[in-house]
Amino acid sequence: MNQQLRNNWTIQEIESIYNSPLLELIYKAATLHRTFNDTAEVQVCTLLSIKTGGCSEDCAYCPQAARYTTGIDVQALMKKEEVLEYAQKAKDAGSTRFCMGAAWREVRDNRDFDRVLDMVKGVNKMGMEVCCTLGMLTEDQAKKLADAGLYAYNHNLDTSKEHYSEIISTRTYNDRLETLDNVRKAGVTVCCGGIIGLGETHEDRIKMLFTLATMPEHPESVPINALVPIKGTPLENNAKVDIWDMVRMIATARMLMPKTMVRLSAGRTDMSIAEQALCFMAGANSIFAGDKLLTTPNPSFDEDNSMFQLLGLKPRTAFKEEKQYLREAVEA
Ligand code: SAM
Ligand code: DTB
Ligand code: SF4
Repeated sequence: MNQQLRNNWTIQEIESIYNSPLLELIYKAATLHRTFNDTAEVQVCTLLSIKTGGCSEDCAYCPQAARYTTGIDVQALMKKEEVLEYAQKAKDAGSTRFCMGAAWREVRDNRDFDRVLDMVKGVNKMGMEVCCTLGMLTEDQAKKLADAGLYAYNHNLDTSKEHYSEIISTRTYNDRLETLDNVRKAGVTVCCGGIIGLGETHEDRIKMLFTLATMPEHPESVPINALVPIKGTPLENNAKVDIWDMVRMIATARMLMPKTMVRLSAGRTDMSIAEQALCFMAGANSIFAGDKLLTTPNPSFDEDNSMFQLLGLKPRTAFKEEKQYLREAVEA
């Protein structure tokens, strides 16, 4: 690859990309996507909530925060065997990445964590990329997850530093950045993105993208979620995210981080196939599949399969980067 990835973007440059005429932006992002990636390939990840609800944090969007009455069934940490059964089903349905989510503020060094480490080992043995999203991590915990075979860790910045305290008061932006640092130090790939529709300004979105695109290494995956408004949370009445905002956000992320997997994440049940196709055109190359995200609905495997057929997309194989790296090493 002789095209350079840039980590020295300025806010002004990002502003000018984000604010460029929409069709021009989509065209440029699609062109860049084509030079860095196989545009027919879309990574298919499946999510499973391994510990649901009862969370002590106050994230204003989240159905799992204990302090909001959202009608969620609180569930203790699942058994390993049950989780592996779900992972097998996801694999059989064509997923190559399995992401386990827990409604924890942070990981604690206890038997629950040991159980999660066993789950990671089990899913890794099945030949899938394993991802977790468990809240804040210390460097030591990140290393333990890496040793168990963790491939990626999801930890979102959600919004800009400036807007963060409007959304969450029980932790800081720096707490988030520290965990991301610990994940990097452990050699685990980083999955980090955000949500649009939280009441943020365009400037906040640009600032969040700036933080992601100026990290010493771009996150390997950047999920862009549209807020799923949840009854009982402070954001229950927020307006539906405009599809054009989603497309603009995805295209800008693609322009800034051309090699990253940009994930069209929460919010797909409200989008038509034509709208999703625009997102793929603008550079999205990853989705969550399976009829549930963590607690909210998502299109079924069957619906997505027929969308892939229609649009001529194919699922990306697992561990593709490693295979490429090994091939290059052999050829060198
Ligand atoms: N507790 C861990 C944490 O906060 O990092 C992991 C699970 S948490 C549910 C994972 C991510 O889901 C959040 O960072 C947020 O970006 C996303 N999320 C949660 N509720 C959402 C909603 N209603 N709409 C869109 N995205 C949401
Ligand atoms: C991410 O960025 N989106 C996913 C995953 N990472 C963990 C979660 C979306 C959750 C949507 C609300 C729910 O289903 O509870
Ligand atoms: Fe939800 Fe995670 Fe916030 Fe807990 S820490 S309320 S699970 S987003």
